[in-house]
Amino acid sequence: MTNNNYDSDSIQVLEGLEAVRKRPGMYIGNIDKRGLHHLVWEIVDNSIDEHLAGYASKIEVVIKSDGSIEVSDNGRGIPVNIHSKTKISALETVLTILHAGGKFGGDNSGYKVSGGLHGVGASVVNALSTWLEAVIERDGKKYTLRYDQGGEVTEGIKEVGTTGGRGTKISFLPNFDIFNDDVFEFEYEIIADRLKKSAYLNKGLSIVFKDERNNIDELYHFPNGLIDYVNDINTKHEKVFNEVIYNEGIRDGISVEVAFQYIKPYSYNMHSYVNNIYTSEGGTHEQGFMDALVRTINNYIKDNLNQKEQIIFKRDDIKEGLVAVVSIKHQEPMFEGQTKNKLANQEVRKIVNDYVSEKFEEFLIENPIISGGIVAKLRTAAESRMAAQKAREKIRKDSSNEYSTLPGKLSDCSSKDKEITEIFIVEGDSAGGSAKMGRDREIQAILPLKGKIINAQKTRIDRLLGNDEIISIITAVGAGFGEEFSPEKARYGKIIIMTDADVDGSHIRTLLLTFFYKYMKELIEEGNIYIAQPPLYKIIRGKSSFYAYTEEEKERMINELGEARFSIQRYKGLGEMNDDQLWETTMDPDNRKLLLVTIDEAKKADLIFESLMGENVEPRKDFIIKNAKLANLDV
Ligand code: 0RA
Repeated sequence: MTNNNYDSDSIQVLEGLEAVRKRPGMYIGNIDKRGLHHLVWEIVDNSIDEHLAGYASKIEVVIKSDGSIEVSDNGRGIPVNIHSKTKISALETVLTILHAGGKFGGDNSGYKVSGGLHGVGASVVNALSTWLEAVIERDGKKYTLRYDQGGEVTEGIKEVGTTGGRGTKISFLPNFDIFNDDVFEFEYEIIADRLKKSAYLNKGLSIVFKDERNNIDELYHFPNGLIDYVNDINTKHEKVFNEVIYNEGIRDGISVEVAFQYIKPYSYNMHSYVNNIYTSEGGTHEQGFMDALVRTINNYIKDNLNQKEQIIFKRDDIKEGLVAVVSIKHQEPMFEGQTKNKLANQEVRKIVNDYVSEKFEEFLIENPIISGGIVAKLRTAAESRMAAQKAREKIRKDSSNEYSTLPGKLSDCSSKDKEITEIFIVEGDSAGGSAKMGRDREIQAILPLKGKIINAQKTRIDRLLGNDEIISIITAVGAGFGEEFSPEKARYGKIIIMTDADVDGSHIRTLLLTFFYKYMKELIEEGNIYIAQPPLYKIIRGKSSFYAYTEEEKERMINELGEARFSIQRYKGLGEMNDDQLWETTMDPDNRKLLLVTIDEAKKADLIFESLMGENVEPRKDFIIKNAKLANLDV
């Protein structure tokens, strides 16, 4: 059974795959490591669809020692017979025709959903692979199909024997030449995290993950789905009540599944998904869920508490200590936002609100002890909000004269034009001093930070406002904070975090990002927050010198210099550079490199503290070192 006639159809196929290779970014978002792993999601999601359709109970993902990856499931197996209309088999269609993934099932293809960039199809994976191989077991027979050179070369489907099993196995070796230079292998952590989340979101599904490079063999299987998800997030936290509140149902064709719990810490931890895809920027499903909690709890108080105990909770009160997972499935999701990760479908807000309100109201009435615990917990949140309000009013009163309230240690810039102005938030007084001397004083303001930055994740707002460094940042930016933050009032166009390239530096950077994420989120959403990139090394040969910003860059420069005599100076901190050097390497808008902070990255910083809260210092430091690169876009 072969099909390699060189007819007009196959020419079209080759042109399609060629287009993918020419502009891979159009199909997989980008060619960095996210793009590489996108290939894996593309294949795994097809197997998950087969699970959702009710046919596959197990998916296995194996990273092979040769760098390829293999994804198999025990579903029906992709059909291999030649389709009368298209003249080629479903299997070849999926692997060679753009946008064919999953769509060939026809009217009875089951409940198919897709989101964002996902679902561009297995053919894109084929196009971007050195080789790709499919093994299908169906109707007692075993078939193979192999493509080389990005789908250009194939001998067609081969029947290779009989079998008692059924399922689909797709293996491929990505063509690493297509990706950025620093992308040359699959990362265990990225794939493990995604597969584990998929297992939580698809209760009962077994996902085996093996990494043959490191002899890792794991099983992700969660019979209680989102309940297990919330329990696992909260294992280390003290709870307000032990039970996880859980509901699932379908309303107006939208499947809604929620699980949540209150913990004693003040943090808010929301994980939302649309069609099994993480929505880091939230959207209407999250809004609807929060609407429901606010409405239901306030109604419960009105109906069940006496006059003396009455209180009206604000949305922020309800968020305190809330850990929630919201997962919806929608036939036609629409996404918006910085990373196209925010659900935009307006109807979803009301549907989720109504569904969760109905179920949560029942729960509160049936569980008076838990309800009492929640109300008591939220009452302390509301009280501290009111204390913070008083503190805020005090700041506002003090600021009737604008200039008197700018922090004393701020060296402001002379321009007021936000198109060009920037503020450097600098770790330490000595670096602050060099920055102040080296800067372009027309457009660059310097705010040195001396004391410890307080952890915004762990500390309640009224105490946060007692911290001098936090107050300095808020007044220097000049746009308020939290609910009353007005990004248009910000006094600078760019806010640049400049810390040492060591553990303490990344710790401080993470703390700052956590603060900005929680209280000035719009600045991140609008792309106003950056991380300065000081060099790690200076390499000096004779009269010339070079700066290296990464270990790899240093190695490359040393190699290029060959046997020549040279010396290397390692910069441990910003303070080791004089003002000229700091300007030249890190601050000069014409030469420097800045990293733009995205919502995804800031949220990660926020979650780092969430997940490490209360743990001892060593693993925390390790974790910060590993995750020190908190931003991902060069500017
Ligand atoms: C549609 C129809 C049929 C199988 C599949 C899709 C299918 C696709 C994938 C992708 C990865 N694993 C898969 N497993 C199955 C067959 C319908 C039938 O047998 O009647």
